[in-house]
Amino acid sequence: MEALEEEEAALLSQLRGAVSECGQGHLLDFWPELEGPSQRRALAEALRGMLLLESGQALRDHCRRAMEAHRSQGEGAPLEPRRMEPLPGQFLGSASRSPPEELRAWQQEGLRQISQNKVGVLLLAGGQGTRLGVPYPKGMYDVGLPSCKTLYQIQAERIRRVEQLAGERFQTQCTVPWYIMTSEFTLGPTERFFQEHGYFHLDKTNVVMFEQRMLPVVGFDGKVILEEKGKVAMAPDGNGGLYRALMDHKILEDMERRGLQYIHVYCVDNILVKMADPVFVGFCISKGADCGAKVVEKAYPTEPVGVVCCVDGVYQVVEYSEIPLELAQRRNPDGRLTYSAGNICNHFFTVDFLRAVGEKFEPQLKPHLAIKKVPFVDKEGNLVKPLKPNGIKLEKFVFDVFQFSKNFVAFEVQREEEFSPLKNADTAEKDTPTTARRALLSQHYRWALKAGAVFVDSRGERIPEKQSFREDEEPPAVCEISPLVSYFGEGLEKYLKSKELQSPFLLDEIKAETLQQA
Ligand code: UD2
Repeated sequence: MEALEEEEAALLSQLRGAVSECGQGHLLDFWPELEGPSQRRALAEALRGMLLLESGQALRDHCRRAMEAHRSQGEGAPLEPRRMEPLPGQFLGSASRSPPEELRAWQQEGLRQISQNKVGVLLLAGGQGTRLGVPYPKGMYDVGLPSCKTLYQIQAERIRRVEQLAGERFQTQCTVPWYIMTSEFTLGPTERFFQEHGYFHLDKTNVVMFEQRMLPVVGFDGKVILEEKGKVAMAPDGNGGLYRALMDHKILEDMERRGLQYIHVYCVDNILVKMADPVFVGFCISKGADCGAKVVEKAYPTEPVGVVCCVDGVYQVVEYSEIPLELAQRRNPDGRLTYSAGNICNHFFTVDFLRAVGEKFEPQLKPHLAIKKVPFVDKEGNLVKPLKPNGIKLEKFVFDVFQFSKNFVAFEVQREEEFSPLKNADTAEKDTPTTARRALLSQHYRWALKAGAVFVDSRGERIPEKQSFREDEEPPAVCEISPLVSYFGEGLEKYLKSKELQSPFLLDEIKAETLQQA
C-alpha cells in the first residue's frame, strides 16, 4: 500500500513539473479529488500523451499556436481579392458537358483499374457530427428510406456493386479495399456496428479501420480546457489528420502490399456518393493527375462548401468558414458565382502522392482555427456549460495537400446526381435527413422512369410522371433501388421496362429476380 502511494506521489511530482513547465499546471488542480487510482491513471496517461516529449515542447507549441491563431483572427487581409482566382477551365472535366464517348472512355478506364485491384476507397469518419446531434457516428444514421439502410450499408453495397461491374466487364475477381479513418469518438461504435452487421457481406480483411490523432482544446487564455476534473478536453485533429494517421498506422504499406495505386477519399455524410467512381477515377488517371477533386456548382454564396480555386497560382480549396463574404458573393457578368467550384469532399490521390505527403509535406500543413463551445470545470470545480464559444480547436484540412500536387485536376458533377450531404437535424432547412432521403428517392425515381417503368398508386391508378421537380419537392412516387441491383442507374431496363410499379416500391435483389422472370 505504502509502495503504491509512494509510486503515485513520484508520478504526480514528475507530471506536475512537466505540465507546469509549459504553463498548464491547472490540469492537476483536482488530482486529490479524483476517485481512485483508475481515474488518476487515466488523467496521467492523457497528460503523458499530450506532453509527448519530456520537454513538453509539443504541448507548449500547440497552446501558443492556438492562442496566436485566435488573437490574429480577423486581423490583416486573410485573402485579398486579387490573390484568389477561379479554377482555369483546362483543369476542369465535367460530367454534364463532356461528350458521351469521353465519359464512356473514362468510365472504362476506371473500371479497368478497379478490375486490376488498383483502386481503394478511404472514408473520413472521425468527425463528431455535432450539427446532426446524434450520440453515435454519422455513418450509422438511417435517413428513413423504405429499406431502413444506414449510410454505412449504402456505401458497403456500392462497393460490392462496383467490384461486380468491373469484374464482369474485364472477367476478373476484384476487390476495392475500404479504409475507414475514425477517431477516439467513432472507432469503438463503428467497429461494433460493422461486426454486428457482418461487415455488410464484405470480406472483413478488406475493411481497414484506423484512428486519427486527438489534440487538446485550448481556452482563449492559452490554457488547455479541463472538461471534467480528471479529463482534458480533446478533439480530433481535423480530416487533414489523415496524412499523419496513414503514417502512424502503416496504412500506406497496407495499400502498397495490396498493389493499390489510386485512392478515392470521401466524407461520410453524402448519401449520393459514388464509391470508387469509375468515371472520376478514370478521368483523373487519363489526365495523369496525382491529385483531384470533385466539385459541384455552388448553389448560393454562403453554402457551406469550400471553393476549389487558385491562390497565388497554387491550387487550393478556400473553406467556407474562411472565404471573405465579398468574394463568396462575387458574380460574373452572366450572373453565375465567380467562385463556383464547390468542394464536395471527394478526392482522388495516387498512393505515391499520399506517400510524398506523409514523408515530406505533412509538417507544412497549417492548422485552421475553429472556435467552439466547450464544457469545462471552473476553478471551484463546478461543471460549466458555456453559452458563448470559449475553446480553440486546431484542425488540418484534407484538401490542404492540393498545393503539393504536380498535376491537379477537378471534375464537375451534377448536384442532383452526386451531392446531398447530411449535416443537420431536421429542424434545419438544408442538408437534413429529409433532404438526403428525398435526393436519393428522387434519383431512383428518375432512374426507374428512364428504364421504362410506370408508377401506380395503391388503387392501381397511374401516377402522372414528372421528369423534373424542385429540390424541395417530393418525387411523385416513392422508389428505392438497392445499390446491389444498380450502382448508377445502369442495367435497370431488364427489370423495369414497361412494368407497373406500385408506390412505395423497393427494388432489392430478390424483387429484381422476380421481375426479370415475370
Ligand atoms: C466539408 C469540407 C467542405 C465541403 C463539405 C461538403 C473539409 C475540411 N471541408 O466541410 O469544403 O466539401 O464537407 O459536405 O473537408 N472528419 C474526420 N476527422 C475530423 C473532422 C472531420 O474524419 O477531425 C470527417 C467527417 O467525419 C466527415 C468529413 O471529414 O466525413 C467532413 O467533415 P465535416 O462534415 O465536419 O466537414 P464540413 O461539412 O465542415
